[in-house]
Amino acid sequence: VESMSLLPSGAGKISQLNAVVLGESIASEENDLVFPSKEFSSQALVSSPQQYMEMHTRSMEDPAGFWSDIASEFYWKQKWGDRVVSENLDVRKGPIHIEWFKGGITNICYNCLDRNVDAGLGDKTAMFWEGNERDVDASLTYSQLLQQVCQLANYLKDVGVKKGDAVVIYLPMLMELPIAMLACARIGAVHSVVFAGFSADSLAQRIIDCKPKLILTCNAVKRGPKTINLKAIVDAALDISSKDGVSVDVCLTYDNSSATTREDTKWQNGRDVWWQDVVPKYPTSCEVEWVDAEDPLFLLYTSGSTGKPKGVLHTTGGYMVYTATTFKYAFDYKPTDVYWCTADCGWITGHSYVTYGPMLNGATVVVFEGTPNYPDSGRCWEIVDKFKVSIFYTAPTLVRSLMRDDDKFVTNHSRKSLRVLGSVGEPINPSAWRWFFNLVGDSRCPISDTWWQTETGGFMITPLPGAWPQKPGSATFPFFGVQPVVVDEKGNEIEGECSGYLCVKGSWPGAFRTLFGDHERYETTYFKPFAGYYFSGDGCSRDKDGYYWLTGRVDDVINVSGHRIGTAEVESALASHPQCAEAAVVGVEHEVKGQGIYAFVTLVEGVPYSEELRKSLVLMVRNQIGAFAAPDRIHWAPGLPKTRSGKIMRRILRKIASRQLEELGDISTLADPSVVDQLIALADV
Ligand code: 6R9
Repeated sequence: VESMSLLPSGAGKISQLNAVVLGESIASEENDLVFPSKEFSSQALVSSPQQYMEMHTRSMEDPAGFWSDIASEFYWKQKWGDRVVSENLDVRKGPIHIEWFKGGITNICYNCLDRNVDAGLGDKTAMFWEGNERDVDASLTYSQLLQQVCQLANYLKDVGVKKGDAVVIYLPMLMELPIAMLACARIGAVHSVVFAGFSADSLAQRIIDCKPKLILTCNAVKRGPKTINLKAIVDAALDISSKDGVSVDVCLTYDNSSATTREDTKWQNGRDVWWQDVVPKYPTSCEVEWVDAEDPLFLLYTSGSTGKPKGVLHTTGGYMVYTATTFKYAFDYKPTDVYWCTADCGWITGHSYVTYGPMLNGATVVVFEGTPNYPDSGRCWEIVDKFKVSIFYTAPTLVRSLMRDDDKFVTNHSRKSLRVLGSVGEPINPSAWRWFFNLVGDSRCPISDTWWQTETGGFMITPLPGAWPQKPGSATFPFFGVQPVVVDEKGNEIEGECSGYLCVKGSWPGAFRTLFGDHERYETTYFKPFAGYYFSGDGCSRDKDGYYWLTGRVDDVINVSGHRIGTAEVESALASHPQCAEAAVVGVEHEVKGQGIYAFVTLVEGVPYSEELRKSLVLMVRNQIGAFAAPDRIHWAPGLPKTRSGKIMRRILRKIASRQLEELGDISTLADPSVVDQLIALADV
C-alpha cells in the first residue's frame, strides 16, 4: 500500500506488520500481537490498517479539508472564515498562536443537547446516574437534560454571569456536575472545574487566579463509607481568597441529602443559596449565547514541574470537533452503545470524555458518584450489568487495584454487554492489560489505550479498536491529524525504532491555546524545550513496527493513580511546615498507584524526628493540595545530595528511594558525598 510510507516517521516497517495482518507471515513477535476479532473489525468504523492509513494520510495532507468535513456535521450559526487553521508553533518565528475555525460562530452546549433533541434523540437516555450506595440511581433523557441545563443557565444569567466570566465548579460526580458545565457553556461563561478532592488551599489558589463571579458546590458527598463536607472546604477557600482581595458573590449549593442535612451545613446569608430553592423556578428553555470558535470554553488547572498550577485554556470550536471525533473513532462508537468513563469531571478525562465528547455524539453516559471498590470489588461489573454498559473506559490504577482481589468479583457478573475497553492516565503495564483483556473483557473486547493530556484536549495516540492488532502496553498509533515525533536531547527528530522525548509537530483542533494569564509560561514550558514542536513532557519509544510506547514523564511531575502532581508543589507544602528545613520529592514505583510519592525531608537544626512529626508533615500536604497528593513515604534526611552549585541531584534520590543502591552512579561531583551514606543508613527509619 503506497500511502504507508506517509505514516508519521518511524512507521517504516508497517508493511511488515501488514503482512502479519494479512496472514502472509507469522512474525516472531506474533505473541505480542492481539488481533481484533473478524466479527469486531467487520462492524467497526475503521476496520483495517489500510483504511486507517488512508484517513490518516488525508488528515496530514489536507488538514483543513479533513477537519472542515467533520466540523460541518455540527451546527454553526455562521461558518468559519477562509482559514480553517492558522498557527505558529515555532518560537523562533514569533509568538505561539493557534486558531481553528476562527470566525465560525457556534455553541458547544447547543451541539451537545439541542442539536441531538432536534435530531430525534429527545427521549434517549443522556445520563444514567449511579449513587454511592447500591440502588440509589437516577437518569435523564436528552430533553430532560436540556431543560435542567436551561434552568441553571437562566439562573446564572439572572445573578449576573455573562459571556467570558469565570465560574468555579467544585462538585462531586452528581448529574449536576455535567449540567453545570453545559449551563456555563450555554451562556458563554468559562467554567473552571476543581476536582472535589482538592483542599481548601488549592481551591483558593484557583479562585484567586481566575476570579469567578460564582462558585457551584454541594453541601457534602459520600465516597465509599466516608462523608466529605465539601461546603466547609469551600467556606474555608472563600475565606482565604477574600483575604487576598478576591471575593465571590454567590455560592450556589446543591443540597445532597444523601450525605448530610441542610441543618448541618454552615451558611452565610447573602452569599450562599440552595440550588433546589432557586434553580427549578427558572424557565426550562434558555437562549444560546453564540460564541466564536476561538472564544474560551474552559480553564482546567494542572500541575507543572515548577511553581503554581497552570490554567490550561481550551476554546470552543476546535475542542468540540476534536473531542467528538476522537470519542467516536477510538471507542468505535455506535448509537446503541452505553458508555461509562470512571474518571471524575474534575480532570480533563471527565471534561472531554464524560461530558463533551460523548454528548456531542448523542451517547448514553453513565455517571457514578461512588468509588469502584465500594461496597466491594465487584461494584464496577455490577454497574456494567445494571446499565448494560458496552464501552468501559478507566485507568490502569483501578485495574491494578481490582486485580489484587479474587477473580470471582469479576466472574460473578455477566459483562456480556461489554464491547470496547479503554485505559488512560498512565502507561498500562502488560500484566494489567492482559487481566483487563482476558478476564474483564473475556478476550473479546479490544482495549483503547489512549495517550493524551490536559493540554491536548483529546486523544493523541490511540488504538482504533477495529483497525490494528494491539500490543499490550502500547498506545499504538497517532490519531487522525496528529504527527508525533521522537526527538533526542538536542531536539533532532529520530526516525525508525528509537526512544527519546515525545513531541508533536503541527497543530490539531483540540490543542490548548494558552495558559491563563501567562502566555510566556505556555511558550517556555511547551514550545521552547524543542523549538518547532509541542513538547509533551513524556518519554517514549517507537518499535520496529511503528507502535508507540509511552514511558512516563521526563520532567518533575509524578503520576499517582493517573493524577499529575508536581514534585515542586509537594516540596513547597512540606517546606512550609515550621520544622521542615528542606524537602525533595521523587516518584517511586507503586504496585497499585503506578507511582508513589517519596519525600526526603531535612528538619530544622535540633528538631528530632518522630512519628508525630511525620504525621503532621503528611497532613501539611493533605491540607495544601489534597489527600491524593499525600506522600507515601517520608525519609529523614540529615542532608540532601547537592552539586557544588547547590542543585539537588534527584537522580541519586530516585535510586535511593527505589533501593537501587548499586546504581547510584558517579557521586563524586557532590558537594558532600558522605550524605549519600547517611541517607542509605536512614532508609528504614
Ligand atoms: C488524559 C490525562 C497527562 C499525562 C501524560 C502521561 C500520562 C496519560 C496515558 C499516559 C501512558 C497513556 N498518560 N495517558 N501515559 N499511556 N495512555 O491523563 O491527562 O492528567 O493531563 O495527564 O498522563 O504522562 O503526560 P493529564
